[in-house]
Amino acid sequence: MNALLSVSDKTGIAELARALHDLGVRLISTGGTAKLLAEQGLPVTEVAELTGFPEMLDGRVKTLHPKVHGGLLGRRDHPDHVAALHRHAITPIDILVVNLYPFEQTVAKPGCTLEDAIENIDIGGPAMVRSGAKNWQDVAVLTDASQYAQVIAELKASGGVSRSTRFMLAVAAFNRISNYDAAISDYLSSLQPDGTRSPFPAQANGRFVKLQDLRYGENPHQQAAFYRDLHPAPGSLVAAQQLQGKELSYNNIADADAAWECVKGFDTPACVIVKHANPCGVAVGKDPLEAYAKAFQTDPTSAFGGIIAFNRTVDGAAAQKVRGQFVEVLMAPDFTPEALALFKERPNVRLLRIALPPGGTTAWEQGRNLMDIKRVGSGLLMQTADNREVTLAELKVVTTRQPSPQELQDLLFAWKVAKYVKSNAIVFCRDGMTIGVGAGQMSRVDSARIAAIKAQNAKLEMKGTVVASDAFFPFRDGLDVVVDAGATCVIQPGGSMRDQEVIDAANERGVAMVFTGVRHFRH
Ligand code: 93A
Repeated sequence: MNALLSVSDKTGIAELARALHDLGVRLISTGGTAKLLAEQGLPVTEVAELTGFPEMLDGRVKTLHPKVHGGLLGRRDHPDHVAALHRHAITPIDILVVNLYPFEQTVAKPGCTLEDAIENIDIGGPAMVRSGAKNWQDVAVLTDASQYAQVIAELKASGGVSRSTRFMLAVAAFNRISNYDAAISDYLSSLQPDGTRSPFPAQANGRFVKLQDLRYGENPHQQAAFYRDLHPAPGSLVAAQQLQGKELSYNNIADADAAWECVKGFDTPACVIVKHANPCGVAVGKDPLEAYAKAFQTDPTSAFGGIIAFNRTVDGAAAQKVRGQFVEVLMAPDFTPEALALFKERPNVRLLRIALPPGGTTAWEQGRNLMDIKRVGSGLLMQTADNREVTLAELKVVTTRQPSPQELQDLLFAWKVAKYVKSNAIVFCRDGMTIGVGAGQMSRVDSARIAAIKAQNAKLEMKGTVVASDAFFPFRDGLDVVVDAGATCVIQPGGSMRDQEVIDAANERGVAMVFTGVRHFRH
């Protein structure tokens, strides 16, 4: 048997080559790889020796030769092919080990020039991978170090690589080439005339890897599966580890994402309870127990069967309390052994362990470059994620009455929550907890009424609450509803034609109001 090895990422290649050599496989290799193998004391034939051509043009032409491609593409069960290989003295290649010039890593580096990028477009590697994978019946194509162990094990056990493994390797090989080409296409089509890169390339080649098939979609008659980005951002839901409980459903995953995105935005211990993609209770507290107890109080009826997310390790005390309610999914950066033991007795609860993004929320918000994608008909809408945070210094007080320091804190808390509530969003808060949440209405005044009704249902005191509105009040009617309900402080973007009417109403009713200048529609 003959193996051709040509890799940029040399991880595990010496061990693989040694194992192949010990099994009696002849090693053929390109410049850098051949050098490494020779240094390991392994006998290796240079490709240049095989082709009778030196590597040339700065390595741009190394393996692009009929001696290589004939050896990969020739069918061993086809008499004409066998005769042709023989006539031209072409050695059949049975095992191909290739990984490509690091194009993706190169263009991810800040300051990468077009020239750097172009030099890292691998031509000969993908050509060999395609040749070998097309001829998968006869050739095993390894494109990733994670595949080495299995192939060696099979060779040792049976002297060959099984048909099913060769097919699986060929599929992985074509996936790799497809992702590689997509990365090149994305990079080149994102370049603008001035040399900068647009986040929106001329062609969007979004690449996703399937994580799991789901039992069904949003409804039982819909089929569904869960995918992750090819290069996921750290701290995102796709990295969650399920510790116990039934399989996650489509709606579980969607709601867990909403809860996680919201809770990880808080620096202090926080708890978010989500139902149908909206937070129905959010609170901060001295510890997870207090945060949960407050969040649950907002809307105990809706919290039934909810998705609960924490941004701190769940301890025994918090677990004991959460166990008292029907919960679908519970997610946190970690759980103490005591908490885990308590949930063992509730085997249906899906527990997810999920790491917070490294560097804290602020670094994360600034550093991430996530795209928000929405499917429309046969197209899609893409936008950068809504990761705009408003600081205290940006708030503009527009009323005669000034908010107190405590009110300012609650205003910022309410504003953080409103960002995660579907529009039109109205969120009443006090003392770091939601008091009433109005979500997803077509009119702002109805959202305000619903938020007030919810607070009354939960028998929560509305007097002295602050309220956030995700977009401006178009008329004074919405403001009147929240003030009638008991709010004394309002946070909203401002920017309406009738801002003055709304400011006058606030002054007339003696409440304080601040403008953020930022809107948080969420649909
Ligand atoms: O410049 S290339 O596109 N031209 C080629 O003919 C060729 N053949 C293999 N790059 C080529 N390769 C790539 O070289 C392989 O895909 C691999 O990434 C790399 C290994 O080179 P070396 O063994 O010299 O380190």
